[in-house]
Amino acid sequence: MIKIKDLITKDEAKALLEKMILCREFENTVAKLFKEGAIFGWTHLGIGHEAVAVGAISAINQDDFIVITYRGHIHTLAKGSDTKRVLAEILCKKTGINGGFGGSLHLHDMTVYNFGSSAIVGGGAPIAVGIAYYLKYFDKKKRICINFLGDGALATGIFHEAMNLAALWKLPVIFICENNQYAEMTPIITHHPVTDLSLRAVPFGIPSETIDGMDVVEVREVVKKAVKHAREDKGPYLIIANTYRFVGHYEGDPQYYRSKEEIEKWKAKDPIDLFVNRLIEEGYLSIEELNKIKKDVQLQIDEAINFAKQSQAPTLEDLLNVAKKVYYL
Ligand SMILES: Cc1ncc(C[n+]2csc(CCOP(=O)(O)OP(=O)(O)O)c2C)c(N)n1
Ligand SMILES: [Mg+2]
Repeated sequence: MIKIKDLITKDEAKALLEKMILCREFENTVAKLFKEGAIFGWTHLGIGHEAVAVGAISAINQDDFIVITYRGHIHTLAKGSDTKRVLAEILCKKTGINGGFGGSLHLHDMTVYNFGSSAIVGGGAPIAVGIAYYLKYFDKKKRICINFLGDGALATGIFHEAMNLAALWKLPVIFICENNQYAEMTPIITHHPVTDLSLRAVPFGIPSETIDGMDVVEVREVVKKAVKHAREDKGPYLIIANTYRFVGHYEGDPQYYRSKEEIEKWKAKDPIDLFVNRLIEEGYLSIEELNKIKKDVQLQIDEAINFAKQSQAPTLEDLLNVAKKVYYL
């Protein structure tokens, strides 16, 4: 196995670890708040997916774009949105990144070039292609767009249409499939006739790779390669990151469709534990440094909880103001 030390600096490694721990603790907090009844509607957590979101986003620039899914809290944090305001949005508060009108499933933040999420499976792919078209033909600053999507989304027609145009016009878009082995309650073998999802790229002449989505450094390295390809005007890339969600499809999911043994088997590959162990083994992280990171994250989370809970809900007048802006009233 390649040493982490040979690929990234100690500071970079610590920053990746801190982001992953922040994502995990943030999602644990959302789960707790959901149980307390503080969250309206559905919420889908990314616990287990941290290495994909954090590793991939660490490989792009601040002004590159991302298009995410309803399981997008952790991508939103990884791209640099303010933790307090993301939590406030999930609680539908006026101080949230979208004024409290989006909630958990609809996070976007143009200040960090996060074009956002929706509940439509595969719906992000054509949006990402549209952004990439703009970046290639109008923006011309060699920026790129990443579209995160699930294994279920790879079976949709819209994804194939998006890949077709992206390949035809050689657009700077990278599709990163978080293959968590399930689409809602349906295991991959019952929704894909061919489970090697990287083959989906072949008819379009798009390069593709399957990677260990539990290894943050591997994700970062492969995404860097895809980014270079896209910036050099060579067109799109498909990355299949094998991962697993340790929690239900949505909070409250009774999870009748999978065994405890299966979950335990994947937990042995927990992306944060694996990264911590490797960093300690390589002498890149001490227990004191780990504890300091955990303490700093906890402070951030406590601050976010207080901020979100104390914030007000938007009013009807706020809603009318948004409508006026959107519909030019
Ligand atoms: C177009 C569309 N079809 C069906 C659904 C219902 N649905 C919601 S989540 C989901 C599963 C998607 O699975 P995947 O793409 O693997 O993402 P994951 O939830 O595993 O991250 C489905 C089918 C939907 N929201 N949109
Ligand atoms: Mg899935």
